Amino acid sequence: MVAVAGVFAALAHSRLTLALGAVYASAVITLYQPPPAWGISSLSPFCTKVETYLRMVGLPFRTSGGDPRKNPKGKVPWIEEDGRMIADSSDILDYLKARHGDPLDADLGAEQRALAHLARRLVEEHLYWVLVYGRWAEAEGFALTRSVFIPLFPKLIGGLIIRQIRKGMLAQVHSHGVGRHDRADIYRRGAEDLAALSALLGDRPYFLGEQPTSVDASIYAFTSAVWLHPADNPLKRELGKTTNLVAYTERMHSRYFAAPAPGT
Ligand SMILES: N[C@@H](CCC(=O)N[C@@H](CS)C(=O)NCC(=O)O)C(=O)O
Repeated sequence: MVAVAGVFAALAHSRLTLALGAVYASAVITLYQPPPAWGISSLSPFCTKVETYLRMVGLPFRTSGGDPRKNPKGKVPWIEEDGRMIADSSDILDYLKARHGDPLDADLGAEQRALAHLARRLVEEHLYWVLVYGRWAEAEGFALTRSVFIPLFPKLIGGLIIRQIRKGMLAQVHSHGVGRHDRADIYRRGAEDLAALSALLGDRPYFLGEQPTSVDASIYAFTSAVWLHPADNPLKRELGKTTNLVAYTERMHSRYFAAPAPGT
């Protein structure tokens, strides 16, 4: 079986982003990730999380494709700065905070940090797998995924590679456990996650209050992956019912992704 991660080897693309209007002679951080699709900054929500964070704090960066088998975690995203490689979206954010300061979360109290932790785990360790199911198992979702991946591979073998990747992704969904339920149950579980997020968000503009914090990078990454994705599935319909989560997703999107960043 072709290793699932191997797909990203073919994802050669790059762009230079000078975030929030700052002018820098050169970008020092490189974010390695699969390409954008459907108005979402990357096919991978974990990569969108890192890019959103970089935009939120105004750090300059460039993006590039690359082979994740060459980084220690074997997954996307990873970043490089000054010759140092850091993989895993949460480790990347921890590194960026330690290296460049923590303007978003510095004033948070213990309870807010705990709430942020729970919400992050919810979207990254559970909702993610419902999303993977929609994109790789379902016919409509897979057709869309395929249409983004197919141009990245040589014509003759592209279809075969994508079928192998699909097999690998479905095996991961099954191993996680979500994939062992039937379709209705999988989407019901995803809807429960969205309902919990919606209840916690309430009428606040950002997850923890009036100002955005780093947990918004995670939550936005996953709600936008559902909301901006063109497939019509029960998860997206459920998100559509939670008026506050839709408004939140659009608020984050227009604040940080409204215009293509200079150089992209
Ligand atoms: N815990 C990791 C998860 C990253 C992750 O699952 N990335 C997926 C893409 S969304 C990946 O690289 N999958 C390829 C594979 O599992 O081989 C993080 O936060 O960065």
